[in-house]
Amino acid sequence: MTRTALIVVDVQYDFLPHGSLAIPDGDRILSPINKLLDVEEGWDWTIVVASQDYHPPGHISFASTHDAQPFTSRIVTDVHGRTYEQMMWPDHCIACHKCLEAYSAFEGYLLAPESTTSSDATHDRPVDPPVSSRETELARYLSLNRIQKVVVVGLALDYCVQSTALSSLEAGFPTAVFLPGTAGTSVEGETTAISAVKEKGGVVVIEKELRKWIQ
Ligand code: VGL
Ligand code: ZN
Repeated sequence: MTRTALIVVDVQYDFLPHGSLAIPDGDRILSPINKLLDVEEGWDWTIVVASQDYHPPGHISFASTHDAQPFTSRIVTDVHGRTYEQMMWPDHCIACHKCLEAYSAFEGYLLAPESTTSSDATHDRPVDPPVSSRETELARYLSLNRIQKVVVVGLALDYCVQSTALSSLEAGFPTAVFLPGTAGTSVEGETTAISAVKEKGGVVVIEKELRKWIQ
């Protein structure tokens, strides 16, 4: 049997209808994801990982921090002193470093099920030097579990899901994005994300194709 990991990316209230950064129709992914998690539907994942996006108030990615309009972009300087173009988001998922933005679940740190302490992408961690996806905690965890294939679902397809799928490919895992289990901020965003994943060797599949792909 192929050892597979299902990564559920950022299925959080703020990205669902009525949330502060709601993905249009974001809730259409919930039932397909719930099915993926149901053994009676015939799915049998070696491991399931769920990622959570969270930021402190005043985060570098928030429009409110820069007196900017949400959904415009600004040139900002991150904690490494690097300058880049950052989308100005409405305040969302407020919980942690003001000056580091990360989209990929491979850039975060693991909170093991048995652990009672919380950890995040930057908290108490050296921020330099930047690590490649292959060296991050999630990549190590997947390798440790001898994972052979990775399936990604969640929100938003054109940000965290795309980013997670690309990190997974970069880390060397054959990677599929399950289309019914993801939604993007716009139709154009979805189209671009699908192309980006395919271009790097990932597959974008519906249910029948997924069942075959994970065999
Ligand atoms: C996300 C924008 C900002 C995501 C997170 O989970 O896709 N998008 N923060
Ligand atoms: Zn965010």
